[in-house]
Amino acid sequence: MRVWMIISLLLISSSVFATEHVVEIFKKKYIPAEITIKQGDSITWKNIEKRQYHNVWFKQFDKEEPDYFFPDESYQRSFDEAGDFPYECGPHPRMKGRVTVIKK
Ligand SMILES: [Cu+2]
Repeated sequence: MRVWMIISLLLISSSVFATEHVVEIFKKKYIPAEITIKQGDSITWKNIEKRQYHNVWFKQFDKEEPDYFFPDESYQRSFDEAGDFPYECGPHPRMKGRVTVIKK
């Protein structure tokens, strides 16, 4: 009984402490372009352009290019594994970013 309480407390606290980060996309740049987060955290990319669409393509995860998202739209992804994850924008390959996920 007590063990289950401890396990559920751990599960609750790990989700409570997962942080949501924001990366803005403006003038064909990811801001910040490099971000370090902890395992279990998530990132929301917000397109704050006037009219330009973009996407966020992690080629090591997604074989197919993800959908574009337009101004005032966003894209979210959570990261459960530690590592170094570069990404780019499909229609604008010069737009590059990197997510570094460190162990909790
Ligand atoms: Cu783009």
